Amino acid sequence: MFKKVLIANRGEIAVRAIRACRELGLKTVAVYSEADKNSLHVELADEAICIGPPDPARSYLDIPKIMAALEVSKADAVYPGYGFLSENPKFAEIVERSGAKFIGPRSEVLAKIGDKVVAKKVAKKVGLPLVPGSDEPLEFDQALRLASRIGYPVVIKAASGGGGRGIRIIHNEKELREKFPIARKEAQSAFGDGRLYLEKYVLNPKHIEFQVVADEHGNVYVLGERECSIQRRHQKLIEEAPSVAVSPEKREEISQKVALFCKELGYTSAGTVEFLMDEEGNFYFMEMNGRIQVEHPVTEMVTGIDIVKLQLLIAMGEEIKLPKVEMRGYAIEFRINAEDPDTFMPSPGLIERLRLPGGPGVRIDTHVYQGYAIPPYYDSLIAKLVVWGQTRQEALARARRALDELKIEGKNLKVNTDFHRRVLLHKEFIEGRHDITFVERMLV
Ligand code: MV4
Repeated sequence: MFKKVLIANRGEIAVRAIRACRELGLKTVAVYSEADKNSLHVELADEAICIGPPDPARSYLDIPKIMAALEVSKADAVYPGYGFLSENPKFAEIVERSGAKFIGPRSEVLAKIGDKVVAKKVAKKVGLPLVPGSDEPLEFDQALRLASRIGYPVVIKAASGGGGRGIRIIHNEKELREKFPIARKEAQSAFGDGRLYLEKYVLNPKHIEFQVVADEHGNVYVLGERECSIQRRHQKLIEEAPSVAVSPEKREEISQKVALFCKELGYTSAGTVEFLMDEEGNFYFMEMNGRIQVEHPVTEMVTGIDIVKLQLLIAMGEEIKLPKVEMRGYAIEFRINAEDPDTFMPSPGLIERLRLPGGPGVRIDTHVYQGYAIPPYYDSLIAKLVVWGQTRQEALARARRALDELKIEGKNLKVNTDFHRRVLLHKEFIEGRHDITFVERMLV
């Protein structure tokens, strides 16, 4: 049992975690860089400790600084959020050894799912569908033989990569000969691990991910899927739940296997199992993410379950008893970024005027307010607009209405609301036929 949680993150997710802690009667400690002293998470926490300069390597990614803040504040748990140190098994292990509770999966489990080859093996064992390809790391000559057997195009991926890092599309044998050694060197220098594996390249897939929560008593709950295909360069922009492309039978089949997968891993806390779905509706396991994700609110809106609160309760060792999980209606999240809606270039600045939407079926998660200066050092996410509707059509209409109410203005400041408006007018998106190539195709 713990009483005081150090929030090892910033921005909207730090605010989200503080809110959940407060509702459970837990004290909170914010950490912040010099660039974040005016952020809402600093104001909302019971205590706040400055951990260094704006550069994340010297603040939010600096393990000794976080551990010093933990010791000074006498907090007895750490909430990692997403990004930064959230999936770093070494950090989780250091927190565990300090005697504080890491609010996430055990460090050994983070290490297992961080190794994509290990994760694939476990997925195969429980009967999750895999893309044709290797489930072992490959030498160059093995890769050549495998590729000519399964046919081009193929992808080479780094065993320690993930989330789009260390992945390369290969169209023919000549390209494989050229790129394989380069990919190996890059993986070695980026991850300290040159192991590579190879898969058939799935054309025009949808990105579908299943949310799970698992307690320390062996209960695993699968909270349905999210469709996250509206992305650019691996940055998601719009996510929704449920996916119109997933039938109840397919959802049930994948959910069963996802639960087995989590049990086999000894997984605890919240997590996400990621798939590609091809044009025929076939699913292929990609990887597991051992953290809360930016897009968790769409699942919260359709299930009524507070996922962050469950992370805290699970970490306290409580047994989670949920009634049968049902998805009701449709929820869509729009990431409001301080960036140019056409070029996607970051465009931070002072928020001189802020008008947030409200009313039925509208949720805003943000750390910003009128008068707040968005620092240029971190990712450009400044708010998440999440809408709910009884039907997808109602959710889309509500999204258009909410985006019309939303005003974020300031000198030099640009936000991507017009990007979202354009998507909301697009026939392919309205009909739910979009795949991961949508944004790039929309831009031409
Ligand atoms: C793939 C793929 C096509 N075929 N694997 C990129 C992120 C990582 N989690 C998996 N990724 C992909 N793996 C095979 N065999 C295409 C992607 C991919 C992608 C996946 C999800 C969302 C956006 C993407 C953008 C480009 C490539």
